Amino acid sequence: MEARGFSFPRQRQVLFLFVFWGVSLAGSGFGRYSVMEEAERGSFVVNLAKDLGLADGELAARGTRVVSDDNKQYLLLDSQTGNLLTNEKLDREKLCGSTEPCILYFQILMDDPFQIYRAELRVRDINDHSPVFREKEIVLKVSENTAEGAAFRLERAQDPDGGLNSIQNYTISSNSFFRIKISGSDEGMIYPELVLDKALDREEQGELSLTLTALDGGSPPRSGTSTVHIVVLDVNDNAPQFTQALYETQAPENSPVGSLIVKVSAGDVDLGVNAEVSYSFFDASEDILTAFQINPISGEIFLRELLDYELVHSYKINIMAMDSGGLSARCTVLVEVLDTNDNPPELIISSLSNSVAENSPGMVLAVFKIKDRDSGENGKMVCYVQDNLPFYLKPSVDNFYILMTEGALDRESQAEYNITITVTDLGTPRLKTEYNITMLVSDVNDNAPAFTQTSYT
Ligand SMILES: *[C@@H]1O[C@H](CO)[C@@H](O)[C@H](O)[C@H]1NC(C)=O
Ligand SMILES: *[C@@H]1O[C@H](CO)[C@@H](O)[C@H](O)[C@H]1NC(C)=O
Ligand SMILES: *[C@@H]1O[C@H](CO)[C@@H](O)[C@H](O)[C@H]1NC(C)=O
Ligand SMILES: [Ca+2]
Ligand SMILES: [Ca+2]
Repeated sequence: MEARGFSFPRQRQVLFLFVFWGVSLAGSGFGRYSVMEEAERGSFVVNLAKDLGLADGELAARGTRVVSDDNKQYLLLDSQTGNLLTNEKLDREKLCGSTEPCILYFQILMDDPFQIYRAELRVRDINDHSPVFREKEIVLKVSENTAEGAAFRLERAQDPDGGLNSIQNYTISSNSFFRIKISGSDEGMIYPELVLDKALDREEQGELSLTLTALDGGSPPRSGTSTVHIVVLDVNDNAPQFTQALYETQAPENSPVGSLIVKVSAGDVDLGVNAEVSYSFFDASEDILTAFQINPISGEIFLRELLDYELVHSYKINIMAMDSGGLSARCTVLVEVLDTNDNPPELIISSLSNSVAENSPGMVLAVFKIKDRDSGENGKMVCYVQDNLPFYLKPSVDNFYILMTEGALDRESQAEYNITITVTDLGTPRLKTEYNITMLVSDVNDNAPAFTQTSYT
């Protein structure tokens, strides 16, 4: 370093000399001027002659001129009056950006004898900018199970003014969920954070829009706003819910395989996959699994096999609905099987004789029982024999009947009877069963031999 310094020419020594002068003058309070930014061209800064203690005309006589550090002519010297004026409108933000205070350095040069003074012009800030957010709308996605106290950093607004004229505060429109918290950054900037004060519930309120305002410290303060659009993200915090806890339905036992029995339905107030519900049987017996099937997506329950009222009168089916997150609900389906007249009456013979002796009224010829597996009208029966025959049916207990002769038979007039016992139920359509008995009339010696002729000649 040292060796290099020595290798540089005299120029630098001269510069040091200037600086020395400048500092000595500055120490005496000379050479510190200021002007408001955006002041019109020709605005008065200072009367240099007076400040330097020179007589009228001396400035002009000594060819006094003002040279700016960066060779830009911000200032103009009126040699006649000694007034130092602005040569253009100065924009603090353009000249200094975020550097505050904004100071432009310049020199005052004079000849005869040559003199140089160092001076500075401070461009004072005015609050000519409002805070501006880069985005007019900020979208913030917050999960509904976010804990209270969680903070969300928001992008800050920009205000090119300096000092107090720059951003000093942020506010948020009044709401019951969020408050604003102002934090400072390493660079002395402040930035807004939204802090969750009250837990969100997407099912109650899925989104909210707040107005974020940035305020600067000018008087009056300027402000800028942006909309914070908060989208509450769904969490699977709701189980599915059946529209009914109990579904009751009826199915005739002759319903074809594949018939729709009932459709169950469960809603889920969550969103997306959290609301995708699938249905299944729950705690189902083998009976249920063979008789029914369920569409896991639609909740429709179909018949898989013919129902038989005579075997099972009703089914109690438990259904579970589960969302993709594993939350579930259950309901019950009661299927009442309706009887149809699908069974003809049956006739069960207990005893039967195929022949009957003539001349024996009130003889028991057959004992039988009738039954019908259907119920209601479908199972009620009537039982009869032809009414043009000398036989009748005598009802007994428990659907037993006795076939009896009505009067004395006479083999000689009819030796054989075809008896048809008919049993019909009262269902729709009527079903009947017939039972045929061929009854032979057996001979009894009831006739004395008779001559074909009473006298023979
Ligand atoms: C910011 O604004 C709020 C609301 O008007 C106010 O309560 C708070 O004191 C302000 N903060 C500062 C640092 O000015
Ligand atoms: C009884 O039925 C048989 C055969 O069906 C028939 O041959 C006979 O003639 C019938 N008897 C009477 C009395 O109708
Ligand atoms: C019983 O007899 C009647 C009359 O002869 C006949 O129509 C019917 O088919 C017979 N039934 C049976 C089951 O044999
Ligand atoms: Ca401002
Ligand atoms: Ca400004």
